[in-house]
Amino acid sequence: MIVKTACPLDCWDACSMLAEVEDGAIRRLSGDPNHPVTQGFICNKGSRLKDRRDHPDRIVHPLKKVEGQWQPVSWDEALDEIAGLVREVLDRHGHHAILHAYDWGSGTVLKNLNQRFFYLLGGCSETVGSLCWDAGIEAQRYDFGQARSHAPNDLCNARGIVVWGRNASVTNIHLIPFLKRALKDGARLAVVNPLPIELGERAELVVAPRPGSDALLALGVLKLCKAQGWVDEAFVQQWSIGWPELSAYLDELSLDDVVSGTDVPLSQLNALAAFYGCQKPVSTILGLGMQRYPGGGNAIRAIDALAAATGHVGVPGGGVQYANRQMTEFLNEEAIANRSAANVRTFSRGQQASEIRSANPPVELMFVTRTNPAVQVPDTARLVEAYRSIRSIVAIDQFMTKTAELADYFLPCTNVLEEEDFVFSTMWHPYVTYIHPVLPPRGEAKPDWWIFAELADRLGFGSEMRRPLDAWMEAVLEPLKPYGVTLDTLKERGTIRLPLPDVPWQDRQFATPSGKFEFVSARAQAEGHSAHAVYIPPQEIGRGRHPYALLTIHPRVSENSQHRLAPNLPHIPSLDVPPAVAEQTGVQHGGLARLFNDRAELIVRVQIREGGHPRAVKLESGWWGQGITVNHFTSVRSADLGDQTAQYDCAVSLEPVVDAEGLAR
Ligand SMILES: Nc1nc2c(c(=O)[nH]1)N[C@H]1C(S)=C(S)[C@@H](COP(=O)(O)OP(=O)(O)OC[C@H]3O[C@@H](n4cnc5c(=O)[nH]c(N)nc54)[C@H](O)[C@@H]3O)O[C@H]1N2
Ligand SMILES: Nc1nc2c(c(=O)[nH]1)N[C@H]1C(S)=C(S)[C@@H](COP(=O)(O)OP(=O)(O)OC[C@H]3O[C@@H](n4cnc5c(=O)[nH]c(N)nc54)[C@H](O)[C@@H]3O)O[C@H]1N2
Ligand code: SF4
Ligand SMILES: [Mo]
Repeated sequence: MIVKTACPLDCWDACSMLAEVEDGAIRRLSGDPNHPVTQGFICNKGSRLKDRRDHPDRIVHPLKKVEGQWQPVSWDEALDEIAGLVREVLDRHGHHAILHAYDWGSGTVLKNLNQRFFYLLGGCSETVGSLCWDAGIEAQRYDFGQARSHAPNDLCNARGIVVWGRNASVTNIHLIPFLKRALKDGARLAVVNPLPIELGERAELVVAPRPGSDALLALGVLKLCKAQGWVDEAFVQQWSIGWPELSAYLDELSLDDVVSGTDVPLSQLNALAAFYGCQKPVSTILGLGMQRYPGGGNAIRAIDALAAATGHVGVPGGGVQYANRQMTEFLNEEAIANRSAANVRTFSRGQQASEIRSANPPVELMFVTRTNPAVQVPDTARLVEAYRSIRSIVAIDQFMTKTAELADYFLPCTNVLEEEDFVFSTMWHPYVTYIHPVLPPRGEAKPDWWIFAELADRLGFGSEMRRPLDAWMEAVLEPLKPYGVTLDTLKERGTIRLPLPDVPWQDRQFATPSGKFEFVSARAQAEGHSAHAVYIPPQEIGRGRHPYALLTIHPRVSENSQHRLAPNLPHIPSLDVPPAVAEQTGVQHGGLARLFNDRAELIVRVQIREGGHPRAVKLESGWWGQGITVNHFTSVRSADLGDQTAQYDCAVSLEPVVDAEGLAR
């Protein structure tokens, strides 16, 4: 039997998957050949959802910590006790003393019922802001009015493609077939990234700027375009505001400063300017890494300005693809989350450690769902300290994560292969896929919605949490009714396309206050930012006594920390270093080295790579071992726009580990 399901991981691709079931077990999990983006293949994180379901370390019975030790407990006992705790905290300290810490570890629609539970308490404290993408989302809100992406197949209309800070062969593998097709049809490729990426091999131009300097790079390139007369005057005159102000700012910018501040030679700046200025259309494909810096939002604004001024916005084959927020017009998640009615106190996901420590009323009870902050949040040591100050913690997860280890109750939730739901991507393409349950839950694992409905029963509002799953899903799909799409259509077809245009802004009706593309944004200014894109340098990289930039980028074989099952973690992780760093420090390929800064130290295995920026070293995130996580190195620092962490602004030192004879090992 073949059952159609979908991948719930926080990823650009939102794949449709087929599960082959035989004798009550999944024989194979594969990509759906009929899905326009999945096209018959999935990545190893997707196929390993099956391993995660069946893994012997998965916890499938509720647990309670008694005198520091986990003990089995029945669902009834655990839920009665937790409901009792909720009632007691509500009575004594009010709803703000209950914190719901959540993120997008599973991005399916029914997970909104988790939030609904807390809002129905009258309110709660919850984590907001982003470890992920918020500075860029805000940047595009200022410039375009909303972050929108072109349909994947529109890439075939591009003459030039710039992959700017996206590690697509690792993080967004279904982009690659579209890209290859475009290149085969004659499109040219440029890559901008301080680390070498696979796509660099296909590119005719590879630029490796100093980490955190993209705003300066894009503004410098735009200055060169202007000097060459490559600005699209018709677009600028008719469809934008603020070009004269930005243009005057570019006049003041010194090219020497651009070269010395980005470490990109003038010849490459000119080549990138010609790439944007001498061909049309150019599609710019942005990643999220470059906005995890103090000037990250402005970096996205500067690239938006470069692409818009050179005439690549609102045209087939153009665009600045960062995310796709337009789908929220067609999928009403608020209909089931019901946040607006609730009195919510917010803690920033990045700043939560200090906010929890100084909260009034203090946090007495915390629920953790769909996140593993003790690995993924910057400055982990401080975060763990803050969590330890909370009286009771309830973790809902599938594995005993670093965060769950801090909890008092562990409630085991289902894996997607045991759930009914649907999923869509807010990052890229316009397809929605239905998730049919493939197998029954293992052991006593339960869906998140069941856990919260049971708690609500005990607290007297069960009827508000208990509706047929179809009713919840229909409520989310309601805005699609005028387009003839209902839950039945979705179930029947398996995958539907949202009615989004292939080419955003082709009608030139921007969603900004002026209705135009805004090189200068009064909204940005009113919200305390520069009206136009400016360069804000990193605060840690290039300053102080640690000479190298540590980029803790997303891991190849894991979704954040999710596939890092403890027994499979390498005790000694690999650190990627350029030859210049090896020369300066004496570390050797394959040898051990000590990586350190003022917050952490770690023994790493050195791998010398070719290419990239000469001071950028790479360690994959999602890792823990030797008593720490990658985020013990990073600091709590904010990006310029939105509520976004700047964890890539991280400076480190490196030295070889030597044996008794003083030889490098
Ligand atoms: N395999 C895998 N895929 C994933 C994930 C995963 O964990 N593993 N996670 C998913 C999630 S949650 C997300 S948010 C996305 C992220 O997807 P991406 O944005 O592609 O990945 P990141 O690892 O965040 O960083 C992207 C790239 O930014 C580059 N970079 C870092 N600093 C700079 C800079 O200053 N300038 C420029 N130009 N580039 C810079 C890095 O070298 C890296 O190649 O991937 C999703 N897909
Ligand atoms: N240094 C550094 N730090 C980073 C990043 C980086 O690049 N470098 N990237 C940042 C980014 S982009 C992101 S998105 C965040 C991700 O941060 P998190 O979302 O905290 O990361 P995950 O490791 O995906 O953790 C998700 C957890 O949810 C659990 N889970 C999965 N499905 C379900 C479910 O259905 N219900 C419940 N209750 N739990 C479930 C998983 O088992 C896992 O423990 O990390 C950020 N942190
Ligand atoms: S992680 Fe992304 S690419 Fe991999 S199967 Fe899931 S949606 Fe597809
Ligand atoms: Mo993310």
